[in-house]
Amino acid sequence: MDIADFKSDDEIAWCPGCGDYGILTAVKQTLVKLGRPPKDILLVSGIGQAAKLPHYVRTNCFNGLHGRALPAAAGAKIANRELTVLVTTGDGDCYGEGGNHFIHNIRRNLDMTVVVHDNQIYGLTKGQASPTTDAGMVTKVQTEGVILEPIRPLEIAIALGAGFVARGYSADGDHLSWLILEGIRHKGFALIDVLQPCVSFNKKNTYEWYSKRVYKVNDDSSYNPNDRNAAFSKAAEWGDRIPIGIIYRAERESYEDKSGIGARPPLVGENIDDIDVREILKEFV
Ligand SMILES: Cc1ncc(C[n+]2csc(CCOP(=O)(O)OP(=O)(O)O)c2C)c(N)n1
Ligand code: SF4
Ligand SMILES: [Mg+2]
Repeated sequence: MDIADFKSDDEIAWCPGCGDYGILTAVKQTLVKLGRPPKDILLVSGIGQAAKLPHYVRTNCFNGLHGRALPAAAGAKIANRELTVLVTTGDGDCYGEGGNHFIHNIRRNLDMTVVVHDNQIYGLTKGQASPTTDAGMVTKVQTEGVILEPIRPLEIAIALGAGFVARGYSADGDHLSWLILEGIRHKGFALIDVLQPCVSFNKKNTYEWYSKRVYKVNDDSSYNPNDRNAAFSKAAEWGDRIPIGIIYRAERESYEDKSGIGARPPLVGENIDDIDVREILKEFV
């Protein structure tokens, strides 16, 4: 596989300098390393700037409703578990509107990888606070500054039993691509929250702001991502220093194994030659 195999003809509609470009390149590089043809990959998204990413990669794509990427991805994975399912979603899409699906799909633990473009803002709708916006930040809607504390997606994911919890940075493409590949190789729900500068609407969490703070947690050989308590502390770190890398990793029984569907042929493989739905449909006429 070559990066050209994943080139889409769609025109990219992101602002020049947006962190989403770095994520797009990292996703394509990961797919090249994975070595599976485009027909075996499904990119799923909801609505937002982040959710446009599947349009820019030549694979299967499902672009659903705001906040509803995860149930669509879950359905597709259950129907055809041979697919590599990658969800690209925003902080609003995944942790706000789709927060309920985030919680229950971590519990479900289907084998899928979720890449959250976390720009700490609603980008597409022009700059309202999202669930991860830092407290105090002034926006056109939160004119006195955000009064709520941000939610902590990595801590939530660890608490809910996710087996792969990571943070990347869109400006470090090689590192991000490594994280996405590790997430895909993990058997179960993998979360990769990506620090992604929005150059148009988030004037606080800029490239300069993130670059001064991020450090790679896995460079420190004394850090053990299998240690849940250590992972909680690491996930809570947010301030002058922000850890990126694999924060937590553990083996978990996947939904496919727990439910037994993994032992049966996938739904898409069922022989339907003898089924004529016309008789059934007559009931609804
Ligand atoms: C049900 C529903 N609620 C609200 C909206 C409006 N809406 C579209 S995108 C969006 C927020 C996008 O923010 P995020 O998910 O962080 O993505 P970004 O654009 O920042 O990448 C909102 C509120 C919608 N389309 N549908
Ligand atoms: S508004 Fe922000 S997130 Fe959206 S394309 Fe522009 S820079 Fe990127
Ligand atoms: Mg956002």
